[in-house]
Amino acid sequence: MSKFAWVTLTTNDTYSLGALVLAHSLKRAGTAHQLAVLVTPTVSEAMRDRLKDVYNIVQEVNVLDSQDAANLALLSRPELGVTFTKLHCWRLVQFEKCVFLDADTLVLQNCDELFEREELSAAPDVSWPDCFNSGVFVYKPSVETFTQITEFAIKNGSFDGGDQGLLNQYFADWATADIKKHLPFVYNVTAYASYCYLPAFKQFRDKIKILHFAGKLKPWLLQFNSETKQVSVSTDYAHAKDLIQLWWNIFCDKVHQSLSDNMAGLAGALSQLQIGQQRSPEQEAYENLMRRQCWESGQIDYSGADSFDNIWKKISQTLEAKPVEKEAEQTGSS
Ligand SMILES: [Mn+2]
Repeated sequence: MSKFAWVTLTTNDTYSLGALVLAHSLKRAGTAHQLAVLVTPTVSEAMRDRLKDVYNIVQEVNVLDSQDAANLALLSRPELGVTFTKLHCWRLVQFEKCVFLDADTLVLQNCDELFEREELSAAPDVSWPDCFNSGVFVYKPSVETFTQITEFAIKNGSFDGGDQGLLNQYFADWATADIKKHLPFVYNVTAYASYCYLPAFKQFRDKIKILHFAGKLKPWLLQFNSETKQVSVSTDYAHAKDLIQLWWNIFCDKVHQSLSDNMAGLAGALSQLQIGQQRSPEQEAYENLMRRQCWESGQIDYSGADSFDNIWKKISQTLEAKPVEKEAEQTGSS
């Protein structure tokens, strides 16, 4: 077994769609290394079972229950919650070296050479290139490092409120100390057009190794035609349409059949999708509702009282009661 692992993090069932597609993209690229995913308690059991199909390790991280410095820190700095969750990747000490990948990344080509790099290697952030982007980074698991970063965070906070600000403060000499720790940009290309140097994107398109859907608009929130299996993208993503389509192709081939209606959020909604057929009005209304919820609530999936059956029943009743008013198909935000 490889001593190296790719590591990601998911905090709900909808975001886990990204983690599932990411895992399949790594396998498709023929990685020789292991796959690990950190999950928070808000990821359903049904989803964890499906993550176990593709990840060697599915590790629950529950910062609020932990008896360590991270927990103490959260008492005084609750805003660091999600940031601290990501730091748990340093505790996977069964591995010698790891590459962290956000669940909103997609691996296009084999990147196993990244494990030859040292901690902390990362690519520049497009908005401030003297900072690295924390969506892709090479690191060495160590409980000591975990504790040190945690203590550093308690003292200094994070200048952007998230893990990227914190890690850039902690690994503060990244910009100047060692060029080998600067990953080429092709290992973390931001897909969003506003942050994209379009002629370069065109020129180096075939060299891109990892695409990162940074920002609010994730591939799973885009409108997807179940009959033609084509995704619709707004002008902000037009240059990367074929790559977003690849995300959906992997979803259709490898992920869709593993989803079930006891999953929350968009994962539960998409489990009912019939690929190759047109959506029923109920299905369309259900998916739109879940997308809108994801959009409005960020990381929260509603389940429980808002379970699949209840919402489905309500939608069916509503559609029966009055003629279908088609919702405006605003890409992504609907
Ligand atoms: Mn990201």
